[in-house]
Amino acid sequence: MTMIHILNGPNLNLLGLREPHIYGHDTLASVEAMCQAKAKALGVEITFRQTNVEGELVNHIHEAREKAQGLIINAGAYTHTSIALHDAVKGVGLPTIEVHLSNVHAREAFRHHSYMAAAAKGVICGFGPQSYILALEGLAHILKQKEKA
Ligand code: CA2
Repeated sequence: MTMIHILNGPNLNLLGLREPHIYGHDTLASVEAMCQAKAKALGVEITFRQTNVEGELVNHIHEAREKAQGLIINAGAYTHTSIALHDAVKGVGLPTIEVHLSNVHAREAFRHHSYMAAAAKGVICGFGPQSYILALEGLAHILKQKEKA
């Protein structure tokens, strides 16, 4: 079955516990549950991970090269700082969707630039947990088209 790895970066473990006015009340565990339900409906498998460590995200991206057909990444603040994550996504060559809960373009200027975006197939932001669901739909569609080709 098609496998999609969903990776979450720094501080996303705090989701639902602090700053609900920005990130909402859902916890990361409930976002994972929503993704599992959507994956089942789409007929794909997912693994869902979070780490606060940049190098671990690089390792997870590398691991996906062997184990998955596509990636969904919310790199948190590393989105705006990490050339290493850009290089890793480019390096593995898997179709990758960048996601954000908040609309980063409506926030501070330092969140407007993403190093991930240039390596990603697409970017979805501003829909809260629904950003992940939209990314799953989009990526599953891309992977189905690829299978047919
Ligand atoms: O909107 C997003 O998904 C972000 O990736 C979230 C990151 C932020 O640095 C990006 O600019 C946009 C921050 C994740 C921190 O999440 C927290 C959740 C609750 C309380 C504190 C932090």
